[in-house]
Amino acid sequence: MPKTQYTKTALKEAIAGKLQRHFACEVEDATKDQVYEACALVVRDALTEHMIETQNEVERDGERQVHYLCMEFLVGRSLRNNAYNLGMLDALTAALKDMGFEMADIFEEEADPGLGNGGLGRLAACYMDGMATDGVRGTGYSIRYEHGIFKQKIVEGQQVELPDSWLSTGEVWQIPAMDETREVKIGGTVDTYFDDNGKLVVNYHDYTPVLAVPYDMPISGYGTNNIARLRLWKAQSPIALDMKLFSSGEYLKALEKHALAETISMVLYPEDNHREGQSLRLKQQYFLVSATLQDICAKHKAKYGTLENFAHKHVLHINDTHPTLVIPELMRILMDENDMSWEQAWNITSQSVAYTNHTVMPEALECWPVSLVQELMPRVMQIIYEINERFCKELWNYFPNDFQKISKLAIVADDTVRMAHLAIAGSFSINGVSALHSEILKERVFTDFYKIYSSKFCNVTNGIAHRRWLCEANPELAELIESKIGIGYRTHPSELQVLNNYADDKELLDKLGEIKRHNKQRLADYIKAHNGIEVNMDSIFDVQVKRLHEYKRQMLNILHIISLYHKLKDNPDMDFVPRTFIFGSKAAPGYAVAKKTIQLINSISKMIDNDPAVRDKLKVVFLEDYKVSLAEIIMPAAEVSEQISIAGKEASGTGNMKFMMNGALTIGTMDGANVEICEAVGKENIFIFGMETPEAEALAASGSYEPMVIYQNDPVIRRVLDQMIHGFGDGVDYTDIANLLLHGGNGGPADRYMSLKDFASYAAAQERVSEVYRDQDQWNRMALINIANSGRFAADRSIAEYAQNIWRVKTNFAF
Ligand code: NBX
Repeated sequence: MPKTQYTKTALKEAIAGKLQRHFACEVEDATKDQVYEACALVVRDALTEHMIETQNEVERDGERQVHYLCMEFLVGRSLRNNAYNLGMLDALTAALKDMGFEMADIFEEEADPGLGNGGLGRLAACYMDGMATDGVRGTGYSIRYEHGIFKQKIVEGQQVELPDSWLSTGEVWQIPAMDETREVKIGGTVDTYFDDNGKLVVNYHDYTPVLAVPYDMPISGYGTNNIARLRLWKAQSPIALDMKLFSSGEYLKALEKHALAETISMVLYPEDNHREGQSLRLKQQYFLVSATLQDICAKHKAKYGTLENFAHKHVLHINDTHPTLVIPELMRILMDENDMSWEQAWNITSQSVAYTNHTVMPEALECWPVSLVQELMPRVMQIIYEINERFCKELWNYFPNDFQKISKLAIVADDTVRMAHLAIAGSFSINGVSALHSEILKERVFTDFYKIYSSKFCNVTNGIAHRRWLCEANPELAELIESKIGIGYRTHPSELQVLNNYADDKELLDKLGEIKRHNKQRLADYIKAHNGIEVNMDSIFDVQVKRLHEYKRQMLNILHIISLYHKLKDNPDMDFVPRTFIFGSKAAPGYAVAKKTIQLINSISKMIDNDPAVRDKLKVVFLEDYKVSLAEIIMPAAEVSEQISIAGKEASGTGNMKFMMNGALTIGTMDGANVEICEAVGKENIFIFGMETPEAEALAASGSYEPMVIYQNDPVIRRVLDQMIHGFGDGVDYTDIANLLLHGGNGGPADRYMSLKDFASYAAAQERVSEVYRDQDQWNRMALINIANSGRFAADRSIAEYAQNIWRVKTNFAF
């Protein structure tokens, strides 16, 4: 447990002190942003102290450390989270109240750092929390993007992207460590030759040096002083401008070089589940990998004088293939800078790296042109070639004479480097992120690799930071839970199961309903303020928030909404359980269909809101700029959680876990972690519909799926699509979307993700949702069972599994 107890009086004094020293102002004159900053500085003092203690301990005991490399960490706001973890939230709230401020207003001053796209980045952040809490020696590494994911504005129904600046209020959580600045070398030429003793000499010259300056974010754990450090690298040009160019009058060239180096950490690529072919992205990946490895190796050598025991002391965990260059880069460091043989370097490297796959979408599997890798990191490309050659020789033993298979599995082929193949060849562990996904990896995506390396493959189902998503985001619910089962679940989330004993406790169920209503009200207020839409508090809050992607099938939801609209238009007085459909989603700026889908949601929203015959029963709300801090308002208020991807495509999903933990009921396909959610709550406490993976895959593979036949035979669907062709009264033409569903396009088949096929079953499941909702006792009972069985989806559990089964490091977590 943390040693320090924080009192209101001590905190008031500390905050006043910070205000004086940093802003030369008294409490009475301080603005909210000054107070935020002062609070953050007070909390930061405690964190940095703990960070130093943790670092000293790591240094002292020399136990194996985990280095978690990820291009994204979607950390969310820090102040409330840290105050909660340090056990000072109540005292801080009281201190601020005394000073005339509302805690919630002060939290709002903090920018929400968008250093990630979606699930993958948020998962990395949840895992930092888990590592800190479980006592795992963990460091996260990423890039300190000047601009995170774009800010989304909806203008006339359409997404407009604006740059996001988070640093102004986010900087306070980052502690620069200038003395640990590293130099990353990009481009240039390599000459290799053998010297008189037959030793390989590598002469790397004419490269562009880029400085990597580390900024450390201390990530607190709950009920512990252990800190997980998140090290973010900022790219900086070597201090002096290139004086040679400068003095010879080539001023602009010098400046240009300077600016180019700094571009590396300028912006996060906003593509989610999509391959990014830009050279800047590859530079970013190498920048992260090279700076991180230099950092780890330098410290390791300072302690042990050798890298021979590297694999005993470190795990390099790569979150998807984006940091796969750790493999050739570590080889380079071990061989070129530490004189190791290929065999020794390969043993160390392949014993150190563990890889998590997050997607089976073929368009997301990373491939880089050899020419680009060659140009940007010539020595690394040489090493990749050599890895490939040796790997293909190994493959020959397994598949003798099968040239076709070997070229299919090769790391380098068709002038491209296949990052997943490199990651599999060079790591000791490969895992998927839900039971279903891990099976799909073994049986379909990496089938042949699995035949060769079956023991490397495993599963770790994702988990979420339950303290952030339940205790902090939904304090009323947490209080109710704690009044029944105590606070043990904060560190032992499986204790939530005790709530199953209360499934028939009418008083508790009513209380649960009341709390949901309060949270709905808060969201309703937000919607009124931001969208100008008045929502019916008695309607079902039905939510789909996640990145906009065709496989996630926001379209299925939309088609169903249009069908409900028709139903109500035909029969306005029908007995209809009112619904509010809430969407939140960013589309990659270059993803035209996704952007058009956002526009479609907004057209429908407007049409319905302008129609007095239906608008009290049906509502569609699109919430602009979905992000972590908005999710913290949405999750507690949701009643229905839409997890409706086509089966076999969503690796896990983590929103599904946040919703269930807050008592929303899932309507979903048997995809990703939905399968395990279903198992945890029982079929009777979830609304499952649609094709399962084998059926969906078989139908897609057969090529016999004809959505046009469904259109012709199903009058409901026909009317929905016809309306899409006729439009929604605002002059926007959606024929292109209807065509995509009925005829295909962009090189893809009609209705690629089979929304029409699953429509009838989805609509029937939605009917069941409405039926159950009529019985509030039954609904609340199901909600309680969902909460009670959500403990296994806590990040603490996932981290403990990584620690035990993959990283082989100790953890404090008790299963
Ligand atoms: O990772 C997501 C999956 O789609 C989810 O099913 C899963 O729950 C989550 C965590 O495991 N993948 C994801 O978010 N990918 C990306 O964000 C991504 C970002 C950049 C990129 C490729 C993928 N180049």
